[in-house]
Amino acid sequence: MARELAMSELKAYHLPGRWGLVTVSPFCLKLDAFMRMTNLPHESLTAATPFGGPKKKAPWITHKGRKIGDSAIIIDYLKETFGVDPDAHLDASQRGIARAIQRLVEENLYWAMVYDRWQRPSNWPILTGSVLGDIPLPIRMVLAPIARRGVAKQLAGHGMGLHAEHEIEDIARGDIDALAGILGDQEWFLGNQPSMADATVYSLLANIIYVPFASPMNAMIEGHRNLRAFLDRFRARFYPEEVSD
Ligand SMILES: N[C@@H](CCC(=O)N[C@@H](CS)C(=O)NCC(=O)O)C(=O)O
Repeated sequence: MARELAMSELKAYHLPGRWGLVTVSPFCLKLDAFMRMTNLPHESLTAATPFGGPKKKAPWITHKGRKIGDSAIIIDYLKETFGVDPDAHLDASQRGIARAIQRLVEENLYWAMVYDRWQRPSNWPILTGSVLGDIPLPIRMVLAPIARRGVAKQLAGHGMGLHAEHEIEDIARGDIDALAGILGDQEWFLGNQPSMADATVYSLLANIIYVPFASPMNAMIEGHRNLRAFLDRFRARFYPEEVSD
């Protein structure tokens, strides 16, 4: 009873959803997938901007008067607090691979996606209508160019934004090939049950494959039948309502 009560106080804030995806932010989608994998009762709320988060990034949660930001820190907190863990079955070697996958996806490949969404001119109207699409129009018109300049700075600070377009494509291809290689002919990335490594890969690649943004990564992913099938498999398992939509 106390456990149920504690859980009902849990609120997760994520950026808006579009095109059948519950959110167009990979980090928010990963947290949502964690909630689904663990069946944690919570209230899921949409935020038009990440500014309400303690780190000015999405997602964030509130629980018992605490506000916590960063998907990985949130997930660690929820595992600890509620005694749930989608990775409980992994051994030390698999945990190491999971961490390496997370770093590849979130600290590198993510930035190629950010480049595609924010820097490619043809994607700008799609971005302002989706990622920024819940911000009231007059404010959005002022905020969008400021956000774009901010993201350009982040891309340069990371280093991805310093590369030529063809170099970014090569980097992305190397990462996607690596993911397909790790997956091989397995059903899930780390054996015969889903884990957070699957949620992490899904959350980014779903935000490339199931959305209308133009990206050279679409063809790269489509070129790996195992990876493409994995995305549909994860979606059918954890997001069946999207499949039947
Ligand atoms: N390490 C963070 C990254 C979160 C993140 O970068 N979120 C993006 C949305 S996908 C964001 O809020 N960006 C806003 C900004 O950087 O100004 C996490 O795992 O939650």
